[in-house]
Amino acid sequence: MTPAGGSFTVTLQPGFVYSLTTTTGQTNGTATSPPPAALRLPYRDNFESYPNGSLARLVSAVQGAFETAPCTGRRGQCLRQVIDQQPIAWPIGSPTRPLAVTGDPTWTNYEVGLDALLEQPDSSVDLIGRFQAQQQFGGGAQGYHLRITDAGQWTVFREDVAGNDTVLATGNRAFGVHTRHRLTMRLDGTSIELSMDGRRLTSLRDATYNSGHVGFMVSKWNTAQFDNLAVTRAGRQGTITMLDDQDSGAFVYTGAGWGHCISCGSDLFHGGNSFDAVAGDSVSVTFTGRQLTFFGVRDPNHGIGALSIDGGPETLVDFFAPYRAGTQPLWTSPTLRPGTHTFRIRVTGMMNDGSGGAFVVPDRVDVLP
Ligand SMILES: [Ca+2]
Ligand SMILES: [Ca+2]
Repeated sequence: MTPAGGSFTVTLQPGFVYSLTTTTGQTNGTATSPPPAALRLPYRDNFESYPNGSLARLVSAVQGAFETAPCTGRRGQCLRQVIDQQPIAWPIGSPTRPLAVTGDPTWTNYEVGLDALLEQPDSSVDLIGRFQAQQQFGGGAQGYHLRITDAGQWTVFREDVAGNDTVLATGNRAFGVHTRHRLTMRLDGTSIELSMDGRRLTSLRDATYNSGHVGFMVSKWNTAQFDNLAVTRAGRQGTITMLDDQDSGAFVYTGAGWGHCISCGSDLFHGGNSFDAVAGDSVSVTFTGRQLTFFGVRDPNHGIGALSIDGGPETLVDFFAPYRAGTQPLWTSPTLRPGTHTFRIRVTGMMNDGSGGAFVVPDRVDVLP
């Protein structure tokens, strides 16, 4: 524009931000991001490199607030959950306990160790392995939990994103308050070993979750201290490839009955899912790897799908549940010969007697190397 008589006029539209400048040559930046890569193991943080009252690099609070603070009873800094009262809910609140997560969603076999100290009676702390998803309003933190109370009652359970817990082991080991204990979870394939202060609590097997972040959690609304986080390799290494149902290069949908939703809930992988109730429609995923885990959505209106590999025998999988939950591992293939394979889901139109619909609803698949 050219000023006339020392002034100019410009019409501004609502809903936009304008910059007026006397310079020229402005353009968008040309920076390119590096390709995504998994966070390397080992990963350690002793929280000594931050000023007091800081956030820890790569540790994200999902609920509560985790800040560096002087450790009680020892030198140095700890990471402390500091919120000691129920926050004001916005917009409708979340039932989630104070929770922090770190690591990489593609981590598979690892051992995580963490010093934990409870500051109040009637409190508890969780160490979480293969953390996969958090339902903001449902409260579930999907993964394997070791929970121990100050009274010394420990429980190992797996939790789904809807907050359903399956107890895998329980026991008692003195814990107390203002006493530091080292909690360790070793995940290697289907093997899960839990230890406290270097002594084994239990070993068990579970094949539900193959990969995920590390997390730690505190009962509401208690303060607690953490230190010397260490995640090291355990067992076979390899990177899981996660494919989303919206990835049109991976998921090939056949039939007119398919619908897709791209922003349908925080419990869904990448926020969306696909759905179909028309018998005979199908979706296939061609992949290179030795095993595949299929994740679907459970719901009161979901039906039965027929899953197969390379045109082999079908396995019927029921997507029904009396609750709704995304990112649910519903089926894992047998171990396959190395090479390229095709996974297929056929919509059967069938449902169990308690279901209100026949929808088959894919969310994601994981390809194991
Ligand atoms: Ca420290
Ligand atoms: Ca999805």
